Amino acid sequence: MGRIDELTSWHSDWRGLKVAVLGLGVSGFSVADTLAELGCELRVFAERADAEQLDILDVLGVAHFTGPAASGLPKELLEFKPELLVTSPGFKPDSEILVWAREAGVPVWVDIDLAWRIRDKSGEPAEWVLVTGTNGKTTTVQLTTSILQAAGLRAISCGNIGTPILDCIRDPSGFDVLVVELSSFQLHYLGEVSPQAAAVLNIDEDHLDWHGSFEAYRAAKSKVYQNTRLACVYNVGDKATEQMVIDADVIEGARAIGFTVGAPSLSQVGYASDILCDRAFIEERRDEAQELATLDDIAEIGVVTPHLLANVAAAAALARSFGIPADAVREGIRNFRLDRHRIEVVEEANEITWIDDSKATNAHAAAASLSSFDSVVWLVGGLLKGVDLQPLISRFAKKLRGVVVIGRDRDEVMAALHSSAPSVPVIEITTEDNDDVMTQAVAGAAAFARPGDVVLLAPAAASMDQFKDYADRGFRFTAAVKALGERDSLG
Ligand code: UMA
Repeated sequence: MGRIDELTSWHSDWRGLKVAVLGLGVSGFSVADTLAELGCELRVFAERADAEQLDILDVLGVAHFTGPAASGLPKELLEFKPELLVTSPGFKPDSEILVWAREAGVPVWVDIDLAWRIRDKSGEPAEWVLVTGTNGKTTTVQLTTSILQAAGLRAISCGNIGTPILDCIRDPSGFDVLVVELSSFQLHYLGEVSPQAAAVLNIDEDHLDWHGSFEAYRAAKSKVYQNTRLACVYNVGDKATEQMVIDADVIEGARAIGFTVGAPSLSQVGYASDILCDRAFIEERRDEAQELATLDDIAEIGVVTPHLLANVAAAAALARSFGIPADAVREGIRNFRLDRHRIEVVEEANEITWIDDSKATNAHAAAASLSSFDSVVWLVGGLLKGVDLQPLISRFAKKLRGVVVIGRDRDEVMAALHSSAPSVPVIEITTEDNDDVMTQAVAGAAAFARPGDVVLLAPAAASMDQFKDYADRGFRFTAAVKALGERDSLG
């Protein structure tokens, strides 16, 4: 057994272990900070880094290499001869350093692997719940946490959601449950962990440029079920997720639990008319169902869309695997509010509803959004990440009043519109001034919109070409809509 295999606890002897850390964003920094506390010998390599974080590394005595010194295969890395490499999830598997690590036989972890090994830091380790999927991860994670908290458990959301898991592991107060959102990037690198419950919410094309193929993306997502101990939660409406459970190597006794927006069969959580109910975790599940909440409870969260209902059912299934009472599910749902930029109504005027779903950064999320409304003026475009929008456009062409196209990859979007929705009017926003994109797009949308329409920002693309991130894109949309409203009422 090698030294790395013996490092299975916070209390193992990590001192002097030579570790190279790749990246110095949110996860890279938490990894470097944690390994420094454990006494490892570190070298950090990051093409970009905040001056503030570099200052902290200096205080911790951690050597770092940034800019050109971190690109390609740095000589400092080769000279260092690391025993372990911990990468940030954004690094592609075909980047030079990672190809080198594979060939040299150096183990590669992500922060989640490290977190699993040192989960006993504050005493009794927390149980883990893992959630992945193309869309709905963050909402489902937050809902699960809210329900577990309503049952009195110390639960926290972390992972791809934005709070690095190591911050939670190192929190001295400790937790009963970590509800971890995992991206396909993190899953690609992930080694062995063993959650109590795990879910793949849905699977559709995304991040193809990173993974290289849909098959590779799917394979990464399916790793979430490995070694699950109690409940493998899958989407009844998405056969691929069920197949992943069937193929998974789980701990004996783990059950497959379906969630559905339809009526639940045996071992499922779903909806019987207006009631969310459980036919999975009750003794009498063959003949009976337990009421968990009503549609009125769910309406407290926000606009009741089919994908919100799916997320609620998934979260209820994950939380019920902890044996928590039905009342806590209802309370957890009623306490919960959606994050900003997720089908958020920003204005209703002249019988036109303006909706910010800037979080719809891929075609699957945009489809969920478009299917929720009847007549739509659609703001679309950005960075497409190698995905073809044609199937999405063909599917929804009939409900489009008009389309406003933004973003760098406009040519592809225009071509897809031209071939799949030739009769839908389109405006292309061509300005080079990023500060003006949303103002022009909103003005274009206003020109199309008729009473009863929804103007929907659901770009089906990433935002970084013209905006800081999806939140910035959403805020700018909201600001432009409000400004337009004020101008109209003045005029
Ligand atoms: N870097 C390089 N070269 C590369 C890639 C990255 O040098 O080729 C370095 C740079 O120094 C950069 C740093 O790595 O500053 C950034 O690393 P990163 O891109 O892996 O991002 P982090 O800041 O560590 O944040 C990551 C997740 N980001 C990605 O997976 C791209 C965050 O998810 C997550 O919240 C955070 O860890 C905590 O776990 C964000 C995300 O966009 C929200 N996720 C994608 C998604 O949800 O679609 C996957």
